[in-house]
Amino acid sequence: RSKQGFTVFFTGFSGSGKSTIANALMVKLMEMGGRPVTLLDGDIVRKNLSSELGFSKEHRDLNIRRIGYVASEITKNGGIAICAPIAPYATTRRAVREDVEAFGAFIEIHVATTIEECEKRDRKGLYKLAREGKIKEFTGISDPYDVPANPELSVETENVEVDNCAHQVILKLESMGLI
Ligand code: GGZ
Repeated sequence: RSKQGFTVFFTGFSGSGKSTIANALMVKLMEMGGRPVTLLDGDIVRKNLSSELGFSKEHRDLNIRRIGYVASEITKNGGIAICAPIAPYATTRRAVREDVEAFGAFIEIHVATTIEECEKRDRKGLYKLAREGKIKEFTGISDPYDVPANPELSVETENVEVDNCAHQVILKLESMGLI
């Protein structure tokens, strides 16, 4: 019997390392072969599925529910979905979990790199713009982020290499009997 599908759902601040870890994880899972792997990265989804949306609570929720719907379809068909949006609202993450768990496992991973570290890095210069008020409703600066209370795993990229973080996810998936 082939194994069930599942969704790995990363959540964390802009610049926390979600995309980088998600990409490293995708490579590792693809190398293992077997099930198809689909990456639903924050900016790719925003470009292709949610281009009309902004960053109000309503729009963020709609964005996350769309990601959850696609992930649940992939999971239903026995694939692996990797999602990497900020997903700041706990209730919305919970709703996506329920959508996915109707068909397979949902693994929530908090990329817990601190806001101080993300702002210090400021790789895209967005935190500076947020501080200047040029970007409104910026998560962690002028918009909320609900810290996950019970994620399957928490990782951070301040003291730990990306590849190590991706490896921790692999170990978690193995311990859950998913790979
Ligand atoms: C947060 C914003 C904002 C605001 C633009 N708040 O580093 P990035 O650039 O690539 O990641 C951020 C991305 C967040 O989109 P998500 O779809 O992941 O957000 S959510 O899950 O809340 O729907 C950042 C950029 O978009 N960005 N404005 N105001 N991030």
